[in-house]
Amino acid sequence: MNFSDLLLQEIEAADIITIYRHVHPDCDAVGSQFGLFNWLKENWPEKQVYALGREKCTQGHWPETDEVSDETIRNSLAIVLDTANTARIDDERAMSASKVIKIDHHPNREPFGDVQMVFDSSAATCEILTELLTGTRYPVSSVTARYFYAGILTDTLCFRTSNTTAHTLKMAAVLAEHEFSIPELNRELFDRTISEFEFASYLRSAVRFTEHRNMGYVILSQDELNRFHLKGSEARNYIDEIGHISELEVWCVFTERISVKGIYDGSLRSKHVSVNDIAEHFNGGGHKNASGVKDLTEIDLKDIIQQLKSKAESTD
Ligand SMILES: [Mn+2]
Repeated sequence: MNFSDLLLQEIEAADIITIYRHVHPDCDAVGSQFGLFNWLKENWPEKQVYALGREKCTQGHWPETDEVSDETIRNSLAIVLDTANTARIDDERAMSASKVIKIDHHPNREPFGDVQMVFDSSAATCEILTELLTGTRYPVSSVTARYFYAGILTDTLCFRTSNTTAHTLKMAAVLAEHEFSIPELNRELFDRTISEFEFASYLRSAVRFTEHRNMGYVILSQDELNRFHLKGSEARNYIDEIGHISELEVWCVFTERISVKGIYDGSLRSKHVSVNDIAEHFNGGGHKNASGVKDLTEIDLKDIIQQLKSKAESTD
């Protein structure tokens, strides 16, 4: 039996279906969730279908989630989307459901659920769902297609990541055949407010480049963050603003704690050299080319900048 038939069989057997996503949801998490939710509601109006999750996705416009009782969840088929491990499910009750299906594209390091549809060569969970749902005889509407397209578009950083394949583009093309405006969706997802634009301009103007000009960094004080009404984490999310400079090997953004003067957190990025080994010495860690650090004193800050600078220069 193929995965589309298997999914259909499970859906048809369930009267109640609850759908989950991960904490700190991105557009692939909510896009896959509301796309599947909408497809189920349109094709099985008699079933009770619920989309769950407390945290909101800050990019794009998404429907509100549902409130359901513990008993409803226990009697439901749970479908967990875009979530690699149970600790990251945004509703710890998911695993109490009578049956659990995991659908995801992250490496399956923590298998969970009764049925798993994990394809780690897919660029997005929305890419997997497009394949699964269009493989059934039930129609995918333009509303569903728009949700899935948003997930694929954002998880691939607009089809730029290395995991963007011919299959990714084929699924996006299948979705794009539906009636929805791609330019409007792009504006919804990527347009900025004037204050966001002003902060991005400020961040760019505040970059300091090292002598070898292959590392750039920004240190933002409490005063600067307060001026733009931003939390440190929100400001550090703008790191991509300085991530497209051809000479740079390493780039970082450090932000002073709003609550504690003289203590800094930081985001580190690199093209080739590893930064996670350095991050581990500064209360942090992460991936080879993308890491975070926290609780740095001003002395630590000087120290880490020196270490990152030497790392960047080793590629000269
Ligand atoms: Mn994803």
